[in-house]
Parts: sequence; structure tokens; C-alpha cells
Amino acid sequence: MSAKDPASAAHVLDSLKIEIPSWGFANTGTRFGKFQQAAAATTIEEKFADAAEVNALTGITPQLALHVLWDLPGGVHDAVQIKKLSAKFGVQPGSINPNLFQDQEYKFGSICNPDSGIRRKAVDHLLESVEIAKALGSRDVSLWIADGSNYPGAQSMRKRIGWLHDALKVTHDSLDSGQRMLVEYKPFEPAFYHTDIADWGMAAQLAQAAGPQAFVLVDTGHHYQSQNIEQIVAWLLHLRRLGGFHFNDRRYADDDLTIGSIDPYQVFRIFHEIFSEPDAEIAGGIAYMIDQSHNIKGKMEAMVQTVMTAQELYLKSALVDRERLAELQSETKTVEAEECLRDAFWTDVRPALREWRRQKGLPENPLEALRESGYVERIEKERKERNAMLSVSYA
Ligand code: RM4
Ligand code: MN
Ligand code: MN
Repeated sequence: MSAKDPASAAHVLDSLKIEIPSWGFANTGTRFGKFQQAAAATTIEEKFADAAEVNALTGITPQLALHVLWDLPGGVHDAVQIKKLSAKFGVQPGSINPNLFQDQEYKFGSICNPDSGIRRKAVDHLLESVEIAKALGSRDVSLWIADGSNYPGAQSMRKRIGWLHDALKVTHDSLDSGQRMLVEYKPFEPAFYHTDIADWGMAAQLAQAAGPQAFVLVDTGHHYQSQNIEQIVAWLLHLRRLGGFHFNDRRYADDDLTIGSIDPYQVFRIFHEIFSEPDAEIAGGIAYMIDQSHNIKGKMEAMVQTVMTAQELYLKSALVDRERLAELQSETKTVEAEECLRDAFWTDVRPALREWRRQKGLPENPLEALRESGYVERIEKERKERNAMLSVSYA
């Protein structure tokens, strides 16, 4: 396609939907604390309201990811309330994320804890998360397992592999046919010696062993410095196990910064691997989700900026002339092949995006529209006092 061809740009842009996280609207922070924002959401209703506003401005975020203990503390019984909010605000519940990392009992692990009683409690939480997803019509149950250990010798890595297998298999087997289980990985933090699911290979192996409805979730912030994430994406596509993404950017560790703020070329290269996938069904099934924590930027502004950036990088990536690139690669024309990628990357797609938004009746510049709407000032006034009172919860 060409950047000047509005019909194909529109076709590309129509295919991108991004799920936003409920916790991205709440007061989150770093391990050293957080800077309270008066406009942060303090209730699940406020999270839905903010998500609806982002969707009204951008048109591509109809789903809200939920974390079970933060958003449905009453478990499956809370599904009724979530459904009501979903109908009220026109935002669907998205992926369901269990919380296996905050209870005191999980100090030495959840599904990998040497205590069988604690392992059972953790598996019960996973099974309840699947029930919640069924009650809400959510396709994906998305697992981040924080388990690991801090000192060599402290735990048996081998035994824990077995417990992981068992827990993921039971969870997988409780899914309905249309549902999926996503397995996220992370090299370190909160554990600093070993993490039970530390990289994409472990996650892929566990997904394969669990069954056909298990896939790997790539959180772009969960890699060592300079790791080639697009190569991981290529491998997971090859294995037919790429379930989705948690988008965020990082400079040092799991920084949860806005996507593309540090390295936009990397996001472009990830999308390029996805556009190179010949099987439309595989590419179409990928869940694009945001997982960011805005401690300095305003929550609403950061979320809208993130969505706009993802759209820009996605469209740039769609511009790559992949037929020509394949020829150049087989002719081993290194510089020309690289330039072929760079041409697309340096194309200004913002006019095409403005045109697409105009066609859809959306504001041409959602960030500006947010500023002009007065929404942030309004919620600041409404939520200020409540935010001043709530200071401890993570999200
Ligand atoms: C973790 C991980 C999970 C997210 C939590 C809040 O680092 O990225 O996906 O649910 O943070
Ligand atoms: Mn994540
Ligand atoms: Mn993370």
C-alpha cells in the first residue's frame, strides 16, 4: 500500500483494536511510592468512565482489561455489576487478569509454592478467574505468574516446573472452547535470583504442554536490555503460539512507560513481523493490550497518547513494501533492504490518520480534543478528595 492511498490506509487502521487496562487509570507508581493524581480513578465505575472517554476520542479501544482482585474483589459475584457498567458505558470487559502476587501467603510463590495448600488456593483463584471470564463473555484469561526465589539453593527449580505444568493444565482444561489462556513471562522482579516463567521459551513450552488454547503473551517491558523482541515474535508466530501483547516502553527494566516513547523503531519492527505473517487467522487473533503505569503523566493523556502512537507505528509498518523486501533479501542487498524498512518508518502517516478519523467522525487530534473537552478538569474536581484519602493500594 502507499501512504497516499486513503482506502488501503483505512483498511489497515480498521483492523487495529487496542485493549486498555483498568489499572492504567488508577493511582499506580513505582516500588518507591507514587505521586497521587487528583484525576485518577478510585472505583471500577470511574475506570469504565475513563475507558469510555478514551474510546470516544480514539474509536479503537472498546475493551477494558480487568484485574480480578482490584476490579472484582467479590469474585464471580461481581460480574453482575461489571456487566451493568459495561452496558452503561458501552465498553466491554476484556482480558481477565488473576492476582497471584499480592497476598502475604504468596511470599514463596503461588502456583509454585512448596506448600500444597497455598498452591491449591492459587489454582482456585485461576479457576475462579476462568469462571469470571465465562460470566463476562471474555475470550482471554491472562496470567502473570510472579513466582520465583531470591537466593540460590532456596528453592527447587525442578519441582516448581512440575507444579507449574499441573496448575496451567488444570486451568487450560477449565476453559470454554472459544476461550484462551495467555501466559506472560518476565526475567526478574519481584524475584531476583530465579523467576519460574522467565522467558518466552519457558512460556511457549508451558503453553504447548497445557493445550491448544494456551498462548504466550509478550509484555514488551519484560526483557533484558537489547534483547531482539521482534525475533521472539517471529518465533512465536512460527510456533502458532503468539497470543498477544502488553504494550509499554522501557529504558532500564519493567519501566511501564508509554509505548514508543523510548524506541518507536522497535514497535515498528514488531508490527512488521506480524504483517509478514501469511496466515490471516493467526494475525487476526493477536490481542493488542496496553500495560502501563503512569506515575508522572496524566492517566487520560498518557492513554490517548499511547493509542495514537500505536496507530502511527502500525500504519507505518503496514507501508513496508514486503514483496520488494523479499526480493532484496534473496539478492542479499543489505543496504537496500534496510532502506526499504526505513522508508516506511520515516513516512509521515499522521495526515492519513487525520483523514481516517475525519471519515469516522472522530476528532482529528484526540489528544487536543481531550484537552479541549475539560474532561480531566472535571474528574479532578470530582475525585480529588477521594484520591487524597486513598494512598496505599497499588491499583
Ligand atoms: C506485571 C505484569 C502484569 C501486570 C502487573 C500489574 O509486571 O506486567 O501483566 O498485570 O504488572
Ligand atoms: Mn504485563
Ligand atoms: Mn510488567
